[in-house]
Amino acid sequence: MDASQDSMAEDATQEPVLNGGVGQATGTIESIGADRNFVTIDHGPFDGIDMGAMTMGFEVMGDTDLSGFTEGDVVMFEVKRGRDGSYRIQEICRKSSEEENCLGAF
Ligand SMILES: [Cu+2]
Repeated sequence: MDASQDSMAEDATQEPVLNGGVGQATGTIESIGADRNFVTIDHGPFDGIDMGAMTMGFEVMGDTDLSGFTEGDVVMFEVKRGRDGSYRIQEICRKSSEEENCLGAF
């Protein structure tokens, strides 16, 4: 193993990262991991990043609290792309109506 290869691996991602890798979407919580650091969301298309509608799991960032959420909640959430290429939730809130933007301005 060559040490210089390890340091190059950190910024090996060549694809362009839209909007600093930050995006917002609306979705419905399908399940929450037992240790509450993982949530599966059936989400619509994102604003800010190139991701369409799908059901997928997200890890959450350290200070994101899932304790107030449960299956079936309709939520808005903001993700940020990490250096490993995966998107983690940095903000999430429950929508009280279809129209409400509970995250605020984007
Ligand atoms: Cu997705």
